[in-house]
Amino acid sequence: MDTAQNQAKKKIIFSGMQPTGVLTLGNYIGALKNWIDLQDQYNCLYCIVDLHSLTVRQDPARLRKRSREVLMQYIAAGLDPEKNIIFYQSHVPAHSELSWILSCITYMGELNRMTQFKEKAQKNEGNVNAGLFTYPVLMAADILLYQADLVPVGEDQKQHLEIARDIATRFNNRYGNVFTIPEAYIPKVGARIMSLQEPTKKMSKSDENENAYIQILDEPNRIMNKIKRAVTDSEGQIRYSDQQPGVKNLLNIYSSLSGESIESALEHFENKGYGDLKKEVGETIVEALRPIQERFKELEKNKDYIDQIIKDNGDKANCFAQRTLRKVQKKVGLPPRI
Ligand code: ATP
Ligand code: LTN
Repeated sequence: MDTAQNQAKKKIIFSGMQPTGVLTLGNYIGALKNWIDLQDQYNCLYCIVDLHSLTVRQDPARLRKRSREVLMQYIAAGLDPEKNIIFYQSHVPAHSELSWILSCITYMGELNRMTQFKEKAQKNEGNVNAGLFTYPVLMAADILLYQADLVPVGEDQKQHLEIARDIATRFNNRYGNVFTIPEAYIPKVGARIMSLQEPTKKMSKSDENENAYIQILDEPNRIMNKIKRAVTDSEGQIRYSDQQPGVKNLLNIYSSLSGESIESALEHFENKGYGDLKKEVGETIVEALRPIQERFKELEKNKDYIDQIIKDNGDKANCFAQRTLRKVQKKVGLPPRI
């Protein structure tokens, strides 16, 4: 039984995803699937980082709808709202408040090195806003507010975790120990699922080309078609090699979802062709996503249940976040409330 004492001893996990679209197979394999495996051993907070998604121009009505859908996708994928605190970032004002304070101990030079900023700035040439630049500071605030020990993310977020650790260490050295120094938790296989159309680029839910990603709510036919169209190569041999990024990506997907090691997957596909590989990978994806899609449909009918989760979890998160924020405000010399 989970006694209060056990609960208190458990380490803390924090992670989040942007509501910039329906979650992809990359989000699922790189992060969400791990979150589900971790929910029993840790005290977990899983956030829908809606403020982060404002760094790229969003249609307001769509953003609102997508945010709610991402929350439902978390639950449909297996996150138990009784065990985890699942909430919207914007419902906890402390994220923005801490972010400001942390931005005053973060250097332009550090932020300038972030590869995600460089990539997104290139992609959104007409909208290189200040939020895009300070994005990692808000992410550090997300994590540090809850004194998280572990942050389960895909490989692309490794650099952001490093800067969060640097900011936390700097704060602690300057003002005294307030923050736990968080660690990234990155899966061994599947930490970087690649685009199905350009397998040297990461699969991203905001890619313009719909064939580049699989959404966790894609219908079986669509999944099979997208996999059939996935870019491979002209080698004709199934090997796990950087020279064959398309095939390697399919093997990673297969291995993460089936639980088979890469070695045993290679044995399994020995003497088979790309057609067989694609068919089996497609079927494995369809089967892995089927229960998620069924639960999602159920949740869609249950508006009150979702509303209640949003409210209760937002309150809980606020309560934890305030504790850290107050300590920080005191340490940096902001006047106490009377
Ligand atoms: P966007 O396209 O809006 O930038 P995204 O699809 O890259 O979004 P995020 O919301 O930024 O996804 O990321 C949520 C989580 O999913 C993070 O932990 C991230 O590391 C992980 N993730 C995203 N894409 C992949 C991928 N292709 N492979 C593995 N993990 C991924
Ligand atoms: N930056 C992440 C999303 C994100 C996040 C976080 C992840 C925002 N805040 C805190 C882990 C912890 C991304 O772009 N994938």
